[in-house]
Order: sequence, then structure tokens, then C-alpha cells
Amino acid sequence: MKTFRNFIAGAWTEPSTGEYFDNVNPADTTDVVGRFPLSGTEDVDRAVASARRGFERWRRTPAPARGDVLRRVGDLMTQRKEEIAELMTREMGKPLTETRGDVQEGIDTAYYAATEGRRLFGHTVPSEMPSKWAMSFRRPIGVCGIITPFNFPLAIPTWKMFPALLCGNACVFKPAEDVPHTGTVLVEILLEAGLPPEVIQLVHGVGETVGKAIVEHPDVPAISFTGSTETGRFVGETCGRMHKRLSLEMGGKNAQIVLDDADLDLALEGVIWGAFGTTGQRCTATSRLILQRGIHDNFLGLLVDRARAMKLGDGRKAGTDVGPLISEAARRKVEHYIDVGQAEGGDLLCGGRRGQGRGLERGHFFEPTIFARVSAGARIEQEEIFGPVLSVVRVSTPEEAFAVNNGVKYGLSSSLYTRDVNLAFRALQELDNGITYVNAPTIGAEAHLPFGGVKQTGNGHREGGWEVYEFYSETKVGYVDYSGTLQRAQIDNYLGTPD
Ligand code: UN1
Repeated sequence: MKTFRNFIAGAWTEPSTGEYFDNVNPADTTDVVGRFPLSGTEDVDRAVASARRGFERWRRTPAPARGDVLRRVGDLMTQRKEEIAELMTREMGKPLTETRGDVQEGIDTAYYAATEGRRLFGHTVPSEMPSKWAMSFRRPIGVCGIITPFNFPLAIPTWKMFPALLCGNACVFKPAEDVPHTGTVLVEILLEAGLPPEVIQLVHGVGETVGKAIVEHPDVPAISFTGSTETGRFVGETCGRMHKRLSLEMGGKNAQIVLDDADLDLALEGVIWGAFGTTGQRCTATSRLILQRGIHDNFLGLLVDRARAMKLGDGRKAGTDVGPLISEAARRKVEHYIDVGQAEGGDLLCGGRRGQGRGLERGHFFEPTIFARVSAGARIEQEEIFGPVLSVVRVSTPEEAFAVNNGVKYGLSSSLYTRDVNLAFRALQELDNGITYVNAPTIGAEAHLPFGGVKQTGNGHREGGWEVYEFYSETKVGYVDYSGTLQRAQIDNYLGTPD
């Protein structure tokens, strides 16, 4: 079995603790992917000290040259797409079609970052004084702590690190302990593409030790975290106390609304993909389905037939629709919510059980599950389960549907199926989410648009697109007075007093 290492101070190194953990395939827990470092705080300290040196060099590299490194990263990921998809499916379970998409999202993010190196715009604005120049431009921040989840083992680290690097920062990267292999390959690719070694540091281990040490480190002024709302609260408290810049992407309880006038076949494809893709383990997953009364019974019948026919299995095998959950703990959490749903009087129409037969007992499989007649406000309608569990709520009007959509503490994505264009535009205004899809499922954000949510889903920042570059850089303003005289702002200017 292969033993992997951290990448600290420009070298592949063993953890200071001398300890390792096994990374297992969630579809077959007898298959061990490799042994990975269980690092300690000493490793984080060395990584941060080295990253500070890397930063001093990298921040002086022109942004177009930094972009060029990221273009090569995109090229290398394109060449290795199939291999990365395979190893990603092996360590986290989702089917190959999805892991290929995950790699593609990283490639798209790399090429976007590459071209941003030739933009990274500031503003030039008129001064209120004569013979005075006023402009803003962007400067990097320093060492960024990057803490990422298991569900998009490549895409999410690229969303964070590529813009951070393009802006001239150094990164200390801690991938989720369930997906250390993909994280390692990403760092190998960054180095092969020509990133100066001390600009990137990879520290494997658990959140309670490594993640915590990164967040608490005084020389890491910016943190980007994707994970649960509970962990995000601890991260936020520490960053608040230490005055750190922080981007949080956390939970979701995303709804698909299907109105009476919708194209039902299209809506059916949408909810199957949105609810059960990635085994429901996306922040954007459809975990609520809001059906208007007129189509409710008919749609539910079609949906249950489709969900029952989905094939569980190893994501590397052709024909697999749904892979395993990431861990036994994740499966126990889902099972807990099945009990909660039944106790609340939800009508369990299908699923609710572990995957059975055909070797499925070797992995953390769970059947696609649908609860009908769920009341708005029930726990399974309010709380994030992060598994293949869909709660169905019946409503009478579009207004009621919008209210149910908005009646949760999260606000990542929402979806509306209708043929009424006026209603579609109203929904864009009325639904309290960072993203609303019309006639498309709640999942599937594109890399060049801002990604994030409102309420307890985030803290106001966005990943992706142009906005993330603002998170990873500081705005600096420059004034150049070429009048040769002292011009006192707000005092000597002639505004309002024309001669
Ligand atoms: C996530 O689940 O945290 O929009 C990210 C989507 C993907 C990204 C999901 N492109 O579903």
C-alpha cells in the first residue's frame, strides 16, 4: 500500500507526528487507497512559515505570468482528466460521469484564472481636484488557508486556490481527510506547471487539528472554508476574533418547485438529477420538492418509479446511477433522519434503507429515499441531511411555493419549473437564494459565475466568476497630485463654488 506525504517548504515530507490514516474506498471499504499523514500543528507552523517566503516572491511575479502557470495547470488537468476522474471515484464514490465533470470544473476555473491575469481590473476615476490622478488597483493579501470538503475533491479546491494564486497569494491547503489523494494530485499538477514550490503547501489530516491550526494561525490573514454550518460557525468565531478575512460556503436545503403548468418530463429529469446526483451530497442538492396541487399525485407517482429504478453501485462500473455515501458516519446521519421523518408523520414512499445485495454491503450505500406529505417546518424539511433523501411538500399556489422555499435558514439554490415567463421573473426576485434556476435543477453552477448563498449558507462572499477575485485581493487606492501645490481635499476644491 502506498504511503503519501505532505508538501511543506518545497519538499514532500513526513508528518511531524509520524502518524498516518488509511483512506478507504466508500464503495468497498476493504479497498484501501493509501496511507496519508495525520499531521500536527508543527506541520502547519512549518507550512505557514514557508508560505510566507513563497508569498514574498510570488506577489512580485506579474499577474499575466501567474496566469500563465494556471493556463498550464488547465492543460495538465485536461491531459490527466480520465485518470483523475478514476482516482476521485475510487476515493469518494460518485460515478465517473460526475467525477469527469468535477475535473472539468477545475479546468474551466484554471482557464478563467489564466485570462484574469491580464485583467484584474482596478478603476481610474476623476479626482475632484485639478491636476490630480485617482485610481484603485488590487494587491494580494498574503498566506491563504484553504479548507475544502469531500464532495467536489478537485473543483472546490480549484475554486479557491486558483483565484488566490492568480491574485498573488500563497496557499496552505488542507483537503478533507476523505479525499487526500485528489488533493495530492492537484498539488503535483500545480508544481509541474511551474508554481514556485513555497507558494503552495499541502498539509493532510483532520479538521480538529490541522484545519483548526490553520484558522488560528496569526500569519494566515485569509481563510476560505466550505463545509457544514456548524463547523463554519467555529471558523467564523475565530476569524472574527482575529480580524481575518473569511469566505464561508456552508449548508443548503434547496427546493425544486414544480407548478401545474410545468413540462413534467423535464421537471422529473431535473429532480432525479438534483436530488440523487452525488448521492445527495452537494450543498446545492435538491432536498425539497414543492409540488402544486394539480400535478402533485401524478408527478409523485412518476418520480417514485424513477427513484426505485436507480441502480446503486461502484461509480467506476458502467450503469451505476448512485454511488455510496462518503462514510459510515454519513450513513448513520441519514438513517437518523429517516427515523425523524417517520416520527414526524412523513410518508416514506421509497428507499429509507441501506443498499442490499450485489456486494453493496461492502460500501456505505443508501437507497434513494422520498418522503411525501411533509409539512413545511418539519425537521426533514428544514435541516440539511446531505444524503439521497427528498422531502415533498404540497402547495396550492405559486405564492405558497415561494413562501415554503424561503421558510428555511439556508439560501443557496432554488429551482422553478413553469412555462409562465412572468412568474419565472417574479421568482428570480422573490426567492431568497444566491442562485435560482428556471426549468433546470438546483445543481450545476458554472465556473464563470459567482457561486454562493444567502442567510446561513454563507457570509456574503461568492466563489467563482469575477467576484472571488475581490475576496482574494485588497483594494488599494493611489492618488497622484501633479499640480505642484498643496490641494486640500474637501477644503480647497472648487466644487459648488464656480468662479
Ligand atoms: C457544492 O456542492 O459545494 O453547482 C458545490 C453545483 C456544482 C458545485 C457544487 N457545480 O452543483
